[in-house]
Amino acid sequence: MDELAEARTMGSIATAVLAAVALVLSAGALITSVARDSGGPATVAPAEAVAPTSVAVELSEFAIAPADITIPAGGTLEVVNVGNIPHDLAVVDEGIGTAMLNNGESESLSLAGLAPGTYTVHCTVAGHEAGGMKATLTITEGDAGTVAAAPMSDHSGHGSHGPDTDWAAYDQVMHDSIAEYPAATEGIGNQLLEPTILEDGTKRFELTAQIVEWEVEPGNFVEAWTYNGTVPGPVIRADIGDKVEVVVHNELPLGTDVHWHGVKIDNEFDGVAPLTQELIAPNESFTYRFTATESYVSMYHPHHHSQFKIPNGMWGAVLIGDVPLPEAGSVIGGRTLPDDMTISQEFPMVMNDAGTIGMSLNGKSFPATAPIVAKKGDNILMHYYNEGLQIHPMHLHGFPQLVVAKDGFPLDQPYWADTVNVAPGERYTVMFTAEEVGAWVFHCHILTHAETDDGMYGMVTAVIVEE
Ligand SMILES: [Cu+2]
Repeated sequence: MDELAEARTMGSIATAVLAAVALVLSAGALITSVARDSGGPATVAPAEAVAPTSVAVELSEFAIAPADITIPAGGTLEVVNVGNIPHDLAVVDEGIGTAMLNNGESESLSLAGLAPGTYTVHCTVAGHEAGGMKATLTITEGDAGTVAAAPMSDHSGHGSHGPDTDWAAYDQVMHDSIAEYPAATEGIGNQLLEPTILEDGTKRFELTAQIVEWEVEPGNFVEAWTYNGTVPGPVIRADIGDKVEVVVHNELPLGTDVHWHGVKIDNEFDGVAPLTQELIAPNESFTYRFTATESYVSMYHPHHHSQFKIPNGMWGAVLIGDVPLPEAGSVIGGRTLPDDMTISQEFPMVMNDAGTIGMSLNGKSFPATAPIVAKKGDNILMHYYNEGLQIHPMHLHGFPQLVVAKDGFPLDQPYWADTVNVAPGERYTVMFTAEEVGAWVFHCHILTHAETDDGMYGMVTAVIVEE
């Protein structure tokens, strides 16, 4: 019991992280050396110094990229909406434009019929042009058909492919993106938050809501909205029966609150300002209190303007007690559980897909996602959290996941899955045994959340199992 409890403390996460860091070096070297020996294409032919026949255009809140689009007469715009709300792209006064595109949707917009000259393009949704969704379109003389290679589109995941596509470049970018994994970045989330123990035994935790620069992927620093400066925020861990107090300091430029999603709590601490409490004004603090009555796999995040604060990084895990596991050696769905169900590592796996953080696992985008490093036979307990705006079917290669709890509630009938679909707000707790040595990829199976025409990115990592 003590040994199990000990193994399941979040302290073991720190150990796992250290092991992962060590592995970053060896696995990185391994993957790189394999890649370098593979005799892949030597170089990608440089782009010709002429305007391409098609140009990738990204719509987001609230920008059109690039802001200056240059294309020969007869060319095509490959328009993709990488934002969170619908946008379109229209050429002002010309009656040419795309349909309204939802997040992730794309459309090829033919500019045939537009004479060489300078035009303005914009999003027609009211207020979006004023917000910044306006760009200059320059159409140059020239026969679009003479340019050799169609360009790679940017993060659309499904650019237009045709007889002029440079397929070797597609091979090369995927090769290069995977060779970078696992890449080191600054900052690591999910650190165990140490409480102060008050005289009556209450565990007091301190959270500071603050904006920091966060390295989502190598070299890409974004403005992250955080608790204590990390994405995910620190893990609040306590035992069943503990009295818990969380002091929240607000260093944001606007008011905030903290909702304890999945924690049984008095209404006055539910964190929905101004309904259940006054907004915590900038530079002010508020203390939340609850007594942990049962095991929770819960999370904390703002309720006030959660629509941008959470995508931008404000979330963290609350783990109370231990999720009960099925009995060692029992048979579930024809598969026998290990005789030793000791959990060697336990951690949250938080998914996000929007805001400044974007497609990510635990606040990082591939190749900066942390590998899960295990010894053959290890049992690993993972808590999926979806803090994003979309569903994410999380697929683990190599060995099945035993789903043991939904939103922290233990299942009477745990079940096996190789893909676990997690909707926004949901948590699933899964146990898997690292049965086979290897580098087993682990990713969201909405394919454009994992790969684009520029290679692997976003919601991908790997379970690396050693002998
Ligand atoms: Cu996904």
